[in-house]
Amino acid sequence: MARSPLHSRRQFLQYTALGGAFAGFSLPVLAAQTAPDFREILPGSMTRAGADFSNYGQPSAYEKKVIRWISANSEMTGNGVSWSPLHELQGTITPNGLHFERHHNGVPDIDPAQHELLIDGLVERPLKFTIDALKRYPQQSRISFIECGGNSNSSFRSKPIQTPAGYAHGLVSNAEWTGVAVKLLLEEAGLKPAAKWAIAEAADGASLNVSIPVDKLLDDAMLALYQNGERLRPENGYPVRLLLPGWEGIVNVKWLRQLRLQQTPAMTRDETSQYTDLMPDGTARQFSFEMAAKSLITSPSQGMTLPDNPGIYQVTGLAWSGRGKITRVEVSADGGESWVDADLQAPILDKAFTRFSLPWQWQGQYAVLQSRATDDSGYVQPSREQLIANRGRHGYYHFNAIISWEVYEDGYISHIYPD
Ligand SMILES: Nc1nc2c(c(=O)[nH]1)N[C@H]1C(S)=C(S)[C@@H](COP(=O)(O)O)O[C@H]1N2
Ligand SMILES: [Mo]
Repeated sequence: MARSPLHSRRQFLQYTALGGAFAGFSLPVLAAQTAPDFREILPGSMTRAGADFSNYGQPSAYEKKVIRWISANSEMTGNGVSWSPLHELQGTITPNGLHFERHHNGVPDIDPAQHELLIDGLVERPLKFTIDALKRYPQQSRISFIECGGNSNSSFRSKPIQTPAGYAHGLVSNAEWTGVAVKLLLEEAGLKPAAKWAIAEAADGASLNVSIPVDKLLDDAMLALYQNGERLRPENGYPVRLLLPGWEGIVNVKWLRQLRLQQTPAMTRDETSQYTDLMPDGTARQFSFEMAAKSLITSPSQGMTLPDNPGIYQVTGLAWSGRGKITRVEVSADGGESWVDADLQAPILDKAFTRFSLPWQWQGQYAVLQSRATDDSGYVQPSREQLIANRGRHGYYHFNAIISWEVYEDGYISHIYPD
């Protein structure tokens, strides 16, 4: 058997079946402790009645550090972001209280009974919908990520920042969204042939507005009313938001109040001076909607320390693509010299998080952990060097290059740029 420190699932099963006689060194158990002297002492929780029930559940008191990290703009109230603690989470669904946030002017307080959504402009019949009316249309559900175009932007800097994985790359979250297909409502309003763009406007203090190609609205756009089974959180657009699966955060307009059909885009602030990509030749890329394939090892990752040396660790993380499904995630423990295919956890969904994992036998040596995603368009996540060669260093949005964690001999993990 190869002496690679990363094991495919098959090798790993063989390894455990062989009782640990693998790669020339033996390990009787993975991480459990043997319990020769186990005695029947009842834990305290079994000796008394438990606590009262609650109307709305909260996480365990022991999970207080699993929180979003807020970086608000001190010069402008209500402007800022909060990062999802991806390094503390497992599976693929982001709990509603931990979904990342990006607000241009705070979280509005909107009474759903007062809120109305208008579809007008180049349509046969301008229509107005209350939230109750929207709830009477057929509801559809889909799991989809939303990623801010500015996610991971610190990786354009010349020095790697030492921040936990989610607090540098967690302006992305994944939820099951339920609502009404935008297509249905546009068909009801009757699109005029000249209608090529819709200007989506929000009911927040920023009156945020952006232009969206009609083709996307007719494809897989949704007016989301529910998030992971419950009504949207205020922070994520209550009572209704636009969901454009796979497209950059900014066009997923929260607190949506209007879709105005036009022939041309509106050239608003957030699609000209913001959310465009300054390229090395001085031109700016505009309407770069799709979020390209990306992956992130969430554990082990920056700030963690591997407790046992040597030891077996599960390298795990998330991969996603705004173009479709993830088809492959490779993991390297030697800074990209060699790669092993990780296991992809089912279900693997279109424009949604896919969880990958791979057992790694750390022998105490210096290591550089990386992951590289491929999607079903054939696109492969680039190295940071390749990304910067293409896009230069003046960009701010759409950083999707490989992210690297270096493991020191003492088990401590930090963020590096290997190239
Ligand atoms: N009305 C409104 N919609 C908005 C924003 C906003 O500030 N106001 N921020 C946008 C940006 S930049 C992003 S990344 C996503 C973030 O969605 P979330 O806060 O639900 O994660 O919402 C988008 N929609
Ligand atoms: Mo964003």
